[in-house]
Amino acid sequence: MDIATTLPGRGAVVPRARLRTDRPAQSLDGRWRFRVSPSLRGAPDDGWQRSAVAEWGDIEVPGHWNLQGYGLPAYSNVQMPFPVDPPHPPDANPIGDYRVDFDADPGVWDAPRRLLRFDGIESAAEIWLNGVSLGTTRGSRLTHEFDVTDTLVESGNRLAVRVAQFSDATYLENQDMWWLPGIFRSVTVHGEPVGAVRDVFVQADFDPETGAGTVQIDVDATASAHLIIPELDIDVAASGTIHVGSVEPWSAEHPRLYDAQVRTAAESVTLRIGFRRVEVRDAQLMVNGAPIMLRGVNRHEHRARHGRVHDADVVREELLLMKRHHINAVRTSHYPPHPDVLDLFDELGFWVIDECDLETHGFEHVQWRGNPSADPRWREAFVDRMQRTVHRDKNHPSVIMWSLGNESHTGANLEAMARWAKGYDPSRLIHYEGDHASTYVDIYSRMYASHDEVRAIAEEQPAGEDEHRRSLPFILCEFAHAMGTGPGGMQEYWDLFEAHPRLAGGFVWEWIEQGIEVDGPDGSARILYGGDFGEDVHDGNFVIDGLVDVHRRPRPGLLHYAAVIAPVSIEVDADRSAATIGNRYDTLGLAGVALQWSRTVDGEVVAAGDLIAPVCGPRERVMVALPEEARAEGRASQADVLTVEAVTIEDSTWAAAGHLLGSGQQVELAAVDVPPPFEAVVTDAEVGAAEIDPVTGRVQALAGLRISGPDVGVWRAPTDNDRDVGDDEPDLPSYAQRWRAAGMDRTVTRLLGIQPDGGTLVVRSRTGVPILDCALEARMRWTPLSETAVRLDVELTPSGPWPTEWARLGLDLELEGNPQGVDLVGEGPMPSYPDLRSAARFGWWRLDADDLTIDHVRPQESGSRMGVREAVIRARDGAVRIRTLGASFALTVSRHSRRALDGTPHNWELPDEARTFVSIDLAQSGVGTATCGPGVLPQHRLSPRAAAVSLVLERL
Ligand code: IPT
Repeated sequence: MDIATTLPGRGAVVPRARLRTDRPAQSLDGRWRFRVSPSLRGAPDDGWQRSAVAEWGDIEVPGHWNLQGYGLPAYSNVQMPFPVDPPHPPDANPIGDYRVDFDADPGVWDAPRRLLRFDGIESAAEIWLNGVSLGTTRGSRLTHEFDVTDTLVESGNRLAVRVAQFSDATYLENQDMWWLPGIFRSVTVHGEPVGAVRDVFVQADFDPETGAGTVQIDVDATASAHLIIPELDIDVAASGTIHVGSVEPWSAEHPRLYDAQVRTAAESVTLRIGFRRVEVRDAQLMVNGAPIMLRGVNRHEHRARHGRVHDADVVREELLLMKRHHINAVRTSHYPPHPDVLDLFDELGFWVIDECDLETHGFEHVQWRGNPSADPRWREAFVDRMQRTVHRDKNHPSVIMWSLGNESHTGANLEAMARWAKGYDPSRLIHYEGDHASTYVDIYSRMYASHDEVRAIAEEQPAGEDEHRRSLPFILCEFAHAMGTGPGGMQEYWDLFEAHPRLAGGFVWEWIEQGIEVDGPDGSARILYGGDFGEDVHDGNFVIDGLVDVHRRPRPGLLHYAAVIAPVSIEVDADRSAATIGNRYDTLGLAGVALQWSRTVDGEVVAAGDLIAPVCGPRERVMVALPEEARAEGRASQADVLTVEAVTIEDSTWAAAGHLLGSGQQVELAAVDVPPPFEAVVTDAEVGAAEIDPVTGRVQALAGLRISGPDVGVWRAPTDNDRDVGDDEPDLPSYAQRWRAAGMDRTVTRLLGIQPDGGTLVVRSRTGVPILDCALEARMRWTPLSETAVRLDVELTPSGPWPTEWARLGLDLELEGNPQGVDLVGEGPMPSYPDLRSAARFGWWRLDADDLTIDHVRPQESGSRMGVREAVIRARDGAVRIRTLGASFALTVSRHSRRALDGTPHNWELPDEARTFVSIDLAQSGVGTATCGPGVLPQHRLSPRAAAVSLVLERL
């Protein structure tokens, strides 16, 4: 077995489309025999392909062997896990030997030609049937079929597969993901009849001018074949161009499919045809004559315990979840997914960039020396990968672009892939991000470009030397790196996309967190990331960067993204006389949308109704008058809120009727009633209900409930984004480092004075940072309000030159025991930060203990709620109500201290501190997306500033 070539696999039949057919097929999935050797040289050459394997272990096929107890997984991103020494893998290279015995099913056996199909083996394999070598595979996520007509026997077949974890192919498959070797997709034998339909290529065009459909069909059959589309009364010879008359076009918004068959006397292939035309016109991405906006995500295939092994139910649910969050596009980063996923994309409606299994990113660390993309010895391997990708998926209307791969720099081999794909399939666009000059692609694509750069690109004129690139539509194939608390800045990107016709949207990096779940010693599940398996080379938690967690539960980033890309925008006029409704669909009207309004006063819905849904074409806006009862009357004591929502009228494949498509609000905050003063004892140890420590000036109890603080804070437990250097300031250390260097995580407070003052107590303090002379002076005035409540007026004034921006400016309090929950009047229910806020709505929200913060795999700051007027914090020993008499605040209630969050690598290692940590922030920094892309945008940074707040603290 040669695993150091630069060539494609050998021995397979020519690649063809994945077809649904009635030819006999036999699955070989199931329990196989297995053993693993530590190196190819050391792997036994003992005639294992034929001899008994009694002492071997068992393994599930499809599956990865290092998730089944044979070795351990490893994670690295750009860096190669072994020396860059192409085309050689290292000597230490797990080799998996697979064996299965089977009898041929009668249908397969009776067929005159028989094929053995592998849908995915990572990374290189040699295959033997009954001792005869059939050939080798390259392209882990690509299909290989072998002709076994002469090697298959009726009973007692012995299939043997030797798989190398690493090979020459590894240099072409250095995607940012776990190294997960093995036969991880299905194995099938099928029988090909005389008169078979070997291959079909359907290009179904829609003419937006006339509404006519055309099928261009190319069939490789050993008998004459017919194309049958019952709904269109088509039953014709399956060849050439077939005019089918008027059709409904396919789009992601209305995925209209026509069932069709390609039939010979012996075989019937079932297709689902979608008519659509993809074009670039005036630097715009057009489908069916109209521009489209890609509201996308990058999707890796991943399951917590099974890696990249497909599960049909899980994937359907996953795509439905995307639909429910208004995602309309998927980039199959960075390889073709399981073939059945394409059927779902067609059926449910997604614009798809189908990406070839190619990434030579490891060469970046050697300044791209020896990059296979530019080395002619690898040409055939590159083109073979492209051919396998295109052939397999060519009949899927959802695929509107072929992507050559990811992060492989540039070179003639990529150009050759593009040339072949374009020649074979002119109906789709070629995408490749690494071709920055766009010489061999049809769309200008970048990743993580800043907002400013995207704006500049939007305004480029198609002229000059790079006129071709400048005449192409633009997408961000990756943006908004969804790692940890974040990603910030999505709304600002989307505002640009909508303002400039050249911009056709983008794909958030990435859909799912790729953690690996294992059982801890106590039997509870733990999510692990890079380095947790003892890897020498790894990239830590960079693999935990998704809009959904590894069990596909939405992170706040997904909820905000859904609002950013919502199909209906709603803006309510300040006087509530009307709302402006924006239809953000590309092709649909609002006929399927109902508009509802409701007016809530102090948490009670006082009036509600439906609005006449306006006639409003795609990408249009209309004004809708609001009824008299929607107006505010000025009798609220907290707030009077008008909410207008757009919801679906009917059930759809992806959501029940009533699903939210967009919302807008007008919030009228009530004038706060300032409580009258209350006669009570005021000393330096007591302010009515509040017990004060005269030594520190901090509160100790409120009406008997132990509560301590407030402490002034400007630091947060760094988020993943805070820990990274943003592209916008590459020469500065990360915020986390800057904050630490400035001592912001270790502030020291000195009491300046504690003085009763006319029925109140004034406490003045200075909170400084170690080493430096910058500080915050706090002036806190405590006033008794009742037997159970006090008023706290705080003025914060910074002094000295603070060397960096702050994370926040707030007051911290602590209660005993773990938090039980929070009821808040403010923005929710999901957490929000200044640049991650689009989905938050003003309301009366009840948060359970588990909803207060986000259980990030790598602990970090999370769970802030902005725009809070009032909150009841339920702790173990009782509840405290905090309300503002002036400006709103952001509230974070956590069961973990910032110190613990900062210093603990995994969520399952967090100590139980038995405390409730409360932060009342008067200002906060945004979160940005510095883990990849720009950091916090200037308008969302928090430069040192003075602030003041007046609060009422009440024990309930
Ligand atoms: C970019 C990769 O394309 C993607 O696979 C992933 O690694 C992502 O970054 C980070 O999570 S490449 C990066 C160097 C911009």
